[in-house]
Amino acid sequence: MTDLAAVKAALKNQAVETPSWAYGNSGTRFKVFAQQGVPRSPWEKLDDAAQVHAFTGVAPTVALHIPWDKVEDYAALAKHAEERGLKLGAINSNTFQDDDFKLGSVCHADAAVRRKAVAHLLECVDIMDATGSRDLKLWFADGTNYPGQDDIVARQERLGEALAEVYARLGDEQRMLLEYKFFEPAFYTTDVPDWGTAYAHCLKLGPKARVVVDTGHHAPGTNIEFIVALLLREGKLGGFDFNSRFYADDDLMVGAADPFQLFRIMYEVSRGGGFSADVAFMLDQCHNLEAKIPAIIRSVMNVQEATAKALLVDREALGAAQVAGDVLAANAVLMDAFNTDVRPLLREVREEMGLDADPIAAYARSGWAEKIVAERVGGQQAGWGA
Ligand code: PSV
Ligand code: MN
Ligand code: MN
Repeated sequence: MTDLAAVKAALKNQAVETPSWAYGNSGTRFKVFAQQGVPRSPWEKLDDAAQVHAFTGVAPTVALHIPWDKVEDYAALAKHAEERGLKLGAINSNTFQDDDFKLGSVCHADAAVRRKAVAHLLECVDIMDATGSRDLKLWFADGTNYPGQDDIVARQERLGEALAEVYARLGDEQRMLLEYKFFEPAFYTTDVPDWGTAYAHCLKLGPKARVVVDTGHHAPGTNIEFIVALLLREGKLGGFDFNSRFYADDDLMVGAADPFQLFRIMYEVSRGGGFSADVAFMLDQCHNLEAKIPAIIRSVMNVQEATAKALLVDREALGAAQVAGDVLAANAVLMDAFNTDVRPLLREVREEMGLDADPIAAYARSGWAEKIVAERVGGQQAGWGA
């Protein structure tokens, strides 16, 4: 039997971090379709993020991306967030949009380029000091396109050295989250292609270094929940970048392509004690076609639905079936939870939190969408097309 009050309490306590770049214009490498009313600055991105939090109640932090969200005064930006009921979340570094990084950043063969990359990462930690952010999120575009282009092992050594220098700069309460991605933009070798490589580096660095699982960064058919279960067991799961993929790094709304996979991931999180402050639940998405704020609200709701289903798994019945070797019964317990319509439960949870039961409809009625179209002209690109 599941304890419904405990499930509701967990759902009320959930926190999903939204990314600043999801609020800005974005596109593919073919075209950025600009939308009306998008934010013109990091300040306005926070204004939009506050709407997502106001209507869902579970999106209290916003990830920044440097330099896309570069401002003069980060403490003032943090204050702007606080005045809107938000806090600034992970600081994402960018070592991929500078000509100097053509052949890599922290893995580059030239020490001067590596220095420039490390200087940027250290600057990100300075920003964390000002914003009060806990996590530095690192994704490296480093890799090679052709066999022989560079020495695979030497690149790992350079990577390890750079990470160690940045790790040593972290404060007591700060962490480093290392993201992996199996390909793109490099196609022959990627310097952090998989969880194993990220894990090996994090293990060497120490307890403040953890792996972040971006759900879109795996080959088709990869069992992501196994990776999650393993990293949790080893105390090395730092967080998620949630999104959906059909083919590559699509960055579509989480839970849109494969809600069953998201449920399986969330079940392992729940089973492994991952609904704790140690694991950051972040979105890493872009909304190229659809309206951004409602898409982000929808994404948060998708995470909530998968979480609710995961929490509803009858763990006792599941354990009994597993011990008895009853394959069908065990599978049925899991499927029962997945097939439960949790939307009425979530509506109830929202009402108990003093929110509208239907966040998307409430947002549509709020007039915010019309207000930003009227007031904002010349919105920002997220950074990808910049
Ligand atoms: C590039 O693949 C990427 O999507 C990574 O997942 C990062 O988290 C994100 O961009 C922001 O830099
Ligand atoms: Mn990511
Ligand atoms: Mn990505």
